[in-house]
Amino acid sequence: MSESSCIFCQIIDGAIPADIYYQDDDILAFRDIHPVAPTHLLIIPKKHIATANDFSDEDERLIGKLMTTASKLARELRVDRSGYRMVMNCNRDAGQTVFHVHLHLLAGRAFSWPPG
Ligand code: DGP
Repeated sequence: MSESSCIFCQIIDGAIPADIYYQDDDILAFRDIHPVAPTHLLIIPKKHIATANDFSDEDERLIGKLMTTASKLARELRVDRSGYRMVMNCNRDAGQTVFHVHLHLLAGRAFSWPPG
């Protein structure tokens, strides 16, 4: 299931260190190496899925769990009331740079809209 050339699969496997905040059988959440907000977690499925284009029906529960996990972590980090942003970039125009699906959980400052 894991792809040897994928940096996030290597983090899942423990081959590359990361500041891990939460994990269970399906999901890993760790701090972004280049945070753009005081709270910046990446929430990823342990299953390698390259982009949102690759979601299949069998991934419905797993992808839903990314969102519910982000929501739980936001509560735990006490940013739920002030607010937070969940972002998933897909391919070039969205600026995706790591091709293993990840949900950014961003909080701790005000964000502008529309995004740049
Ligand atoms: P995106 O642009 O949505 O593909 O964001 C990828 C994010 O992944 C980016 O904010 C930086 C982060 N990142 C890339 N390599 C590593 C790494 O080795 N460790 C950690 N913790 N984050 C990484």
